[in-house]
Amino acid sequence: MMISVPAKPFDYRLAPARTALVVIDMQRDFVEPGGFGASLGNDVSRLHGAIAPIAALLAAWRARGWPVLHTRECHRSDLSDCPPSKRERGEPSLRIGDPGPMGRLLVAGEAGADIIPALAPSMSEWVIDKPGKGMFWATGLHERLLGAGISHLVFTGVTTEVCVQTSMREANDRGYECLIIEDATASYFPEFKRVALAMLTAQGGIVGCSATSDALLAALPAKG
Ligand code: C5J
Repeated sequence: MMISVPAKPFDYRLAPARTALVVIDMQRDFVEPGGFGASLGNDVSRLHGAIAPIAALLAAWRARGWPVLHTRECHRSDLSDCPPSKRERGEPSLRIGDPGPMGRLLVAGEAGADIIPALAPSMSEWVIDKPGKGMFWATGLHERLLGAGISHLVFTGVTTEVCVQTSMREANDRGYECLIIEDATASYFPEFKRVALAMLTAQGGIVGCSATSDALLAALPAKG
């Protein structure tokens, strides 16, 4: 049985139990003051609108026992997986690995690298630490998804035009059917979010489809 979700540019056909909900980088370092996102001069409050829609989707996936995966952008404490091309980019107030109010920025195990409490993963959910922007780079995720029989991915999280877009493009190249949830993703730059969604879905859904969380939730079958 497939479920049809009203989406752009065409309805998305969702495969129950083979569709993972993907929550990209909803970490304190991006969402809270004092983290990596703020160190780049960004207004972190611009990301907060995505939290409630992601929480609603998490509740729906959990109620049905469907797979959920969370990603965290973070590095080893010796930064051996953080190339200079990433660490030395721009003029931030603090760089990756520097100590901040929530520990060392974007370093695994530090408080800032944690997912925000409102969206904390449950014990059974996958948590993928990724050193890059895309969730497939240096993570072994593709093999795990194949092993679990997952063929469809529903994308949420931050930021739309950086880690969400990169992950969705990587997924499309690997053959996954992708849907991005418009109100469950956010950017520090609203215009970049709008354009990223347009680029992903242009040309007949060249990377995938987009839908609202309300449309997706309304299309789901009753809890089993
Ligand atoms: C960024 C991300 N923006 N999660 N990371 O550096 O989008």
